Amino acid sequence: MRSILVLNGPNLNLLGTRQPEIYGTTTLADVEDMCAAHAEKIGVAVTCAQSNHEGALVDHIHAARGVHDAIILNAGAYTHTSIALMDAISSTEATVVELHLSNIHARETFRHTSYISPVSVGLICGFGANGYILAMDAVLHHLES
Ligand code: CA2
Repeated sequence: MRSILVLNGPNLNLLGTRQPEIYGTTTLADVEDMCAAHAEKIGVAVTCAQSNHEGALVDHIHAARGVHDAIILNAGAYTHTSIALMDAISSTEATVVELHLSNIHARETFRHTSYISPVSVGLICGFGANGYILAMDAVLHHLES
């Protein structure tokens, strides 16, 4: 059975509690429940993790080695700053999909730069919490093809 790690970065633990006009009203616990339900439906294993700390996210990516086939990564603001995350992704065997709830390209210019995109198989953004489901389907299709 394929295994997917859904990894969320800084401030995403606040999901559903503030700025609903940008990030929606779905909480991180709701997102994780949605991923678990969808994983059962499509026949994959899913593990969810979140950290506000850059190094901890790097550790999660390293620990995926030999455990997870794919990582769905919403690196939050580290997307726009983190060479450390880019290097960790470059060194992993797992297939990485970059994910954002909001359409980062329709927002401030500083959000248009991503250190994650060049080392990811693809990017899903702008579809809110449903993006996690789209990413699971997309990465499974990618792994199987
Ligand atoms: O759209 C996304 O998913 C982002 O990765 C979210 C990040 C932002 O820095 C990226 O540019 C785009 C911010 C996450 C903050 O999440 C919050 C959620 C609810 C309330 C407050 C913050």
